[in-house]
Amino acid sequence: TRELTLAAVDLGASSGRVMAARVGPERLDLTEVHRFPNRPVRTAGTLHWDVLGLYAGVLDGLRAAGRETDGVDGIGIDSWAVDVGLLDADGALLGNPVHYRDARHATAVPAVHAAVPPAELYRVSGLQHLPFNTVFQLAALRGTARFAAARQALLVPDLLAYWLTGARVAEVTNASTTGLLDATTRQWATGLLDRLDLPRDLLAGLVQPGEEIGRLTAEVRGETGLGEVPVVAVGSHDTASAVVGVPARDERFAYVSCGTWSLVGVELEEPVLTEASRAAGFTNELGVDGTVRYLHNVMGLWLLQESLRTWTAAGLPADLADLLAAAARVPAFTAVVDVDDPRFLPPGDVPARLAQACAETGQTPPQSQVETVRCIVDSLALAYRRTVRTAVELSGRQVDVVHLVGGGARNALLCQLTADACGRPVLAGPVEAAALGNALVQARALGALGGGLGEMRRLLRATQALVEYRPSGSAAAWDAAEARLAR
Ligand code: ADP
Ligand code: LRH
Repeated sequence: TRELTLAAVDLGASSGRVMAARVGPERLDLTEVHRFPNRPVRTAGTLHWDVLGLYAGVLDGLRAAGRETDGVDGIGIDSWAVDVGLLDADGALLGNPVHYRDARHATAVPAVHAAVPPAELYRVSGLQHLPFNTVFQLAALRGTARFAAARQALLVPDLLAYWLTGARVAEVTNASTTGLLDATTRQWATGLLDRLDLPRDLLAGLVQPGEEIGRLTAEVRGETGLGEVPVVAVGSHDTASAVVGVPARDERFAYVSCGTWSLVGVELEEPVLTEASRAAGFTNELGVDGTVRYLHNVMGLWLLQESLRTWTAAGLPADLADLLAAAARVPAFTAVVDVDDPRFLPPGDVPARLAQACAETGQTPPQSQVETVRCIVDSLALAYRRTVRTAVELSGRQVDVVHLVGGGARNALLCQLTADACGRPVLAGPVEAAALGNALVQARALGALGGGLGEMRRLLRATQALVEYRPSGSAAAWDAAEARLAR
């Protein structure tokens, strides 16, 4: 084994970054070489991703990685899930991928459920019902000129890998977020595709994390100054890479992958496809090395991001660090909301929606920006509490510690409240868990590491700074807060 330099491209809903990782059996250093904002764009009533802008950011990042290191040995890409780019018969992109927060996807839910009832969809795909799962997006596109011209649908990381290498694949962890992958056989659910009248060859052939997708094309070599570097499939779903990047000691852990979304759950060997699991909104996404990410999507830091955006647009001060510091000093539980309420999904005035939700549950709405921030953080911790408890109940997996990774690990108030709410220690960090998980899977594929997830996590514990938050306060206060939310 030898040390390698890997470029990890990690595209989150709020920003994209390219990190250069130096990895060997006893080494894991991560350097950010490029970061760029990810700003959705609305045109003619549809919310899109600016995918060419993101690709330009990836090329800039790869060029920077080449410049700032002694040479790049591999490239891996992960991004948010579910969204696809459609390619025509010539392989050209048919319009910008539609954003999962676009309202149109949900219009196809009744038609899909009429063709395949929700309970059956769950038994096959094991996926939490979210109105933007790819299956609904594709169904909503049926009948459009674009869909008629489409020959292939590539998930976002697969689309970027296609532009880098010319190879079209479907990496399996992200494929598991489409609603069209069979959670038991781990193959495309051709039966579902047939019944939903979706062409079987719309989806590309599956690859596993660790497989080489292809080498940089001459065009990309010219753009970036890199050589014939392999693009390696990683957990291309950002949450799959983030779970690899959880520095757990053994299997008795829960995780909160805490960015725009908070993905809260446990790691299992087999899916849980029961009706109780469906009713609780738990998903069985696939992880690296054949694991199952048994989790629930909690609305996440989106609530803070979108509140800040609303305040900025109104000319109000909106510095996150200042607001969080002030929120730590106001009383807890003045008002709490169910953050999973679908009203919070679309972009818009989140503070007004929070106030409305408080009023509907007989609580006095937050009276200031600081109280609004406190309401969000209390409510998130409350949701993590419920979700960890339900994950334990439904999976039977015991949990001694909650690992909180992603940008939220920088939010000390949220980390402490999560420890208090869950009645368990929280180990916060790494912030860049997804990029680390991405780099670790590449490193193993290219021979710099041996072993399984346990070995990767040992290396994470040995090299990454973590902060521990001990649980404090009483469970009764959290029980009382929870009781206020009629569910
Ligand atoms: P994504 O990958 O979904 O784009 P990230 O994991 O990058 O999200 O997390 C972004 C979030 O992290 C921000 O919305 C913010 O709430 C939080 N965050 C980032 N930096 C800080 C900070 N210094 N203090 C508190 N929270 C922070
Ligand atoms: C987080 C994430 C999450 C998905 C959502 C669409 O970035 O990938 O796991 O559910 O985006």
